[in-house]
Amino acid sequence: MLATDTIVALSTPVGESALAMIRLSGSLCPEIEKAISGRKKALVSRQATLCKYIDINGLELDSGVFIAYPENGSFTNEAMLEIMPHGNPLIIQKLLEDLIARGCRMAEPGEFTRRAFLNGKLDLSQAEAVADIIHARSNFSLEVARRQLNGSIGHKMSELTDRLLGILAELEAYIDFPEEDLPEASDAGPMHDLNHLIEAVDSLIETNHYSALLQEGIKTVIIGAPNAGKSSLINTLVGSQRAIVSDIPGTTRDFITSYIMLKDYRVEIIDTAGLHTAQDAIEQQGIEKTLELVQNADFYLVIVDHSQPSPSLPDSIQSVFKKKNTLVIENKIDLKSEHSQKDFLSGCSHCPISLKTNIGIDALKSAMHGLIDQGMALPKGNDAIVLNARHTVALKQARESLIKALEAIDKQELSELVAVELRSAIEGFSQVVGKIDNEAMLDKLFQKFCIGK
Ligand SMILES: Nc1nc2c(ncn2[C@@H]2O[C@H](COP(=O)(O)OP(=O)(O)OP(=O)(O)O)[C@@H](O)[C@H]2O)c(=O)[nH]1
Ligand SMILES: [Mg+2]
Repeated sequence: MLATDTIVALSTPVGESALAMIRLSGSLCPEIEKAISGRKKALVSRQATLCKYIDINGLELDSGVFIAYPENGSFTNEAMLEIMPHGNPLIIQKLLEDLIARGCRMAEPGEFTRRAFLNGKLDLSQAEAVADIIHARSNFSLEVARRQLNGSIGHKMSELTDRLLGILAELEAYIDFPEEDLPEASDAGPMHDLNHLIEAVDSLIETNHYSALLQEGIKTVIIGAPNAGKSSLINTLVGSQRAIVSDIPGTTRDFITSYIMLKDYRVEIIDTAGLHTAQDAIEQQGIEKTLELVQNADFYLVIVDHSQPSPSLPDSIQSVFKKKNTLVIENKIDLKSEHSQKDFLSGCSHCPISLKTNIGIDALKSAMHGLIDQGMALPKGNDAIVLNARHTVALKQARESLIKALEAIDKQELSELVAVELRSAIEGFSQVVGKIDNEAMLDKLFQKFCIGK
């Protein structure tokens, strides 16, 4: 793959649409623009101009708006051309074939963004944010991706690097000028600063926990005894008959997953097999899977039948239900009851509802939203930074070096040794924003992108 090739791709989805967008990047753009529009003069840069599209044999294929971007003034920093033809797959096919005949090659997924990164227009965390913006499924993930595209992670890394450079400068003064009349080397200063820096790195690493929440949604498991109304609940929340509801206990045996939006959050809801001592081997397998699933979830809706005695939950899962991640749903309040559910998971909020008569559903949704909003403590505003797995690996390496530096200072080892560790931590910070020499790693990263981005 040559970075000097002129690349072309359809940037809009394949299929019929009012308009489509074909994007080109590379040195052939100015010459192609003149040839396909039949214009003698170059288009005014960054200005929409209605042009004809004339193919290599002189036939008019379509007409549409063209926008040309100059070298050093485009997304990729190369000369670019955007063509907006009619959104007919047949026209698109012909235009792409013509552009290839004129010397372009089809772009790889993410290749435009890769060029923007290689040409210094974006740091790597910003390039990753481009893909995140396209894939974001909730307002929160969109906000995090937007901030990242604006350089939030890059700014954070520069701030950490500056702080570390300050500590390094102080230490290096003693290495470079041991004989000079420098003030007494005090370990309290650098150690204190280093400890603070490690705390800052730790809280950034912790944000990685939200990465899966952003991508897949908040994993919410519906738990309860057979017939409590778990499948009725998923159907009501999703707003369609997603799962089979019947009065036969043990109806649901496998997981049923659906997604809902709860204001800003994307929530993955999983209906499960009712928890009890099953006679049937298949049902028992379903129950075991439920127990496994419970261990890896973010949020729990524990549903009880208000008209029945409180169920007993298996010991293995009791400890996961906490005030901040669990709502107890007392279902079937349309039925008379001689039992109280007050003492069942008494530390968690209870929501009385009837899925049959649709009572209490709005209150349940807002209680759920409230808990997710507080309990999950998603970073907000200026702190809305969420690191992905790649950033986290780099920061963890940086953290290890900081700890080693701290130990070296503590043991009063040579300042040179401390400085080596601090430099390696700076290396870790810079890897987050893209000092990556490894081509294979870049290939893997940009493969996740759409073609044409
Ligand atoms: N009266 C009343 N019946 C309800 C209510 N919610 C659900 N049901 C009934 O309770 C029965 C069981 O409902 P499901 O939603 O299938 O229960 P489940 O927990 O998924 O059951 P399993 O999959 O067998 O574990 C069905 O007959 C529902 O119509 C309610 O609020 N009031
Ligand atoms: Mg069910």
